[in-house]
Amino acid sequence: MILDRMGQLYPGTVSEPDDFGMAPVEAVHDPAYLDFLRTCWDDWQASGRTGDAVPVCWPARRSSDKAPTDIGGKMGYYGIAIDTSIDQGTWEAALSSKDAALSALRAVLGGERAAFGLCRPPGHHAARDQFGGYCFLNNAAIAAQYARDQGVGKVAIFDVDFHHGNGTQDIFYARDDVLFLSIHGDPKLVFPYFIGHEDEIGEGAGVGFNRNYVFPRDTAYGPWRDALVAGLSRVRDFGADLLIVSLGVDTFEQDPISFFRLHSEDFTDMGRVIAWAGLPTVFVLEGGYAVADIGVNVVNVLTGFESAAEMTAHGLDVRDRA
Ligand code: 5XA
Ligand code: ZN
Repeated sequence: MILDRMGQLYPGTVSEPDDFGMAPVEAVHDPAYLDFLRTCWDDWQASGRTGDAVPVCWPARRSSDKAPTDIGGKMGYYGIAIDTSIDQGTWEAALSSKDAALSALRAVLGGERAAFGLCRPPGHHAARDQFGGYCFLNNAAIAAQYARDQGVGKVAIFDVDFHHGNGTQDIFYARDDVLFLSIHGDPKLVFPYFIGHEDEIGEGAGVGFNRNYVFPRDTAYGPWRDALVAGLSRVRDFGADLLIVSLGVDTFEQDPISFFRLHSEDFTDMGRVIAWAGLPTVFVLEGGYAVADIGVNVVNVLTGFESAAEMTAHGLDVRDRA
C-alpha cells in the first residue's frame, strides 16, 4: 500500500505479490551464494556467534580467490559491506521482495502500461554472488531476466537511485540484450566506492550496453534531468521492449545519507520524463531514507508518469520542462 503525506492511498490497483518460486532467482544468482543466504542464519547461530550475522573481514587486494568454509569467512566472501546484516527473517523477506518485482512485471506483461513493485529489502547492490547495501537478491535483475525468458526481446534497466547499481551492472555487464544505465553519486565519494565510474561501459558482447552518469556533491535536478533525458534517448536507440526502473528516492534533498538536491516536485517531473520513453515500465523500489517523504516522492514519480502517458498520447514532448 502506498500512502502520501496526507494518508491518501495511491490511486492505482494495489495487490499482494504472487509466489514465483526459486527458478527466476536461480536464473540470475550463483547457486552457492543462494545456499549461503538460505543457511547463513542457522550456520551463524550454530557457530556460537551472537547478534545479527555481519561481515567483518573481506578479501582485500592481493587475497586468494579460495572460498572460506567457516561462516565468519563466508560473510566477508559474499558480503560487500558491514552495513548489511542477516537474521532470522532475512531470507523470507528477500524472497517476498523479488515476488513483488515479478508481480509488477506480470501486470505489465499482462497489458498494464506500468506497475510498481514495493520491494523491501531493495536489490540493486546484490550481484550474482554478493550482498550488501541492504540488498540480497537483485529484484530488478530477476525481473529483467524473467522478462527475457518470457520472450521479451530487449530490456533496459534505468537505475535512478542515488547510489550506483553495482549488482545490476555486474549481472549484465557482458550482455547486449539488457541495457543498464545508472545516474548516481560519484563512487570516489560514496558507496559502493569501488565501482560505478563512467569508463565502465561493459565487456565482451556487452561493450556499449552499460552507462554510468556520475555526479558530484550538491547536484540539483537540472543536470540530473539532462542525464535522465540522455539515458532515455539511449534506451530508445537501443530499441528496448521493456523498461525497468530501479527507483530509489534517496536523491531527495533531505535524504540523510545522500548528497543530491532533488525537491519533491522534481520527482513528479521525473515520472513524466520516464514516461516519454513510451515503454511498458516496471518500477521497483530501491533506497530512500527521509522516511516521512518516501511515500510522497514515490507517489510523485508514479503520478507524474501517469499524467505524461496522457500527454504523450496527445503528442506533447515531456522532455521540455513544464
Ligand atoms: O541504494 N543503496 C542504498 O541506498 C544503500 C546504501 C548503503 C550505504 N551504506
Ligand atoms: Zn541508494
